[in-house]
Amino acid sequence: MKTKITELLGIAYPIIQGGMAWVAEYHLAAAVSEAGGLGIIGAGGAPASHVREQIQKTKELTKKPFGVNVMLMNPEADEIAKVIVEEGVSVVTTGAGNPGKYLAMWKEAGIKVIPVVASVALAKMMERAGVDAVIAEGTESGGHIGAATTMTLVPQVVDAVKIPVIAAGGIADGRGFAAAMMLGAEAVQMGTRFVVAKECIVHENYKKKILAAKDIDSEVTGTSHGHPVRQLRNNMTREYLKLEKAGAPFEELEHLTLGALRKAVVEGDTVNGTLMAGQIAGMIKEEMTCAEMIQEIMKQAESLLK
Ligand code: TUI
Repeated sequence: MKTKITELLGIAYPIIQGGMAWVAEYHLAAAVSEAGGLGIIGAGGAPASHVREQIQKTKELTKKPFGVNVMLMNPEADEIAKVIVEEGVSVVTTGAGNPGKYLAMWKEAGIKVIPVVASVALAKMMERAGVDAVIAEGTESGGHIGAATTMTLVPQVVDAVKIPVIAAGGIADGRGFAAAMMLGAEAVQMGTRFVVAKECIVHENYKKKILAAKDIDSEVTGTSHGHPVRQLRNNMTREYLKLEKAGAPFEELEHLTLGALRKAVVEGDTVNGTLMAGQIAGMIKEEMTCAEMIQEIMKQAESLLK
């Protein structure tokens, strides 16, 4: 399927993998790119040296294009931005902030820059700053989220900018893909579905929780201090929301979440770890390879779009 995004990025299918912290490492990124989508290494909160290693390992596994996601709250974001240029990465996505200060450096290096936006205002600002496309990410997504839904955000961003728009949040099959195209998107970004890919290294316990999740099993923590994060309900979210409701100070809440994503991804702690996942987790019932997922989605979408 050809769209403005497959042309821009030189990929076979307009499916981009979310840049999930801890989860989106080189095995997953290479597998998605090899399957014809765009694999992404999620820099998350990792140090720049780790991101460099991940890029080099991805290059050993695939000759196809892949990207790096820079989580802009990372204290090492400046160094990571430089590593991306030095390693000749072809695509950058950004999240959780405004990537303005890196744009000149990335564009000069010929890198395609695609920020995640959660509002029309930021999408327009990013277009004026010269980015190549934007990812309009709805509140259905896992992890750090904005307020607007995918259904409302995508068409409003499509109307507001001339650059291609990638839809994200709540998309995990050919129906969601086709719906995103109807809203004017040129591609989709998926996170939660790829967490349960065979090639994804997250702990089996984490995958099992996503596969068992129902439609209303996610919870949003951190709204009171301006950093809402969607994850599956567990002991951690119950404790967090109780404290948040009681007006606990930010430091106390932060203590609860510090290292909790690593605990879930690496140790498989589903009780006190942070199981970031989107609302579509309830629909995901089977572990498959990235190639199987992408083929299934494209087949279903193509028949619907006809
Ligand atoms: O960034 C994400 N999702 C993430 S980042 C992340 S790492 C983390 N770990 C633990 C606790 C908290 C975070 C987990 N999930 N998605 C992209 C995204 N960006 N969603 C929303 C935004 C966003 C929001 C506001 C982007 C820009 C923005 O405003 C920018 C500005 O400064 O105007």
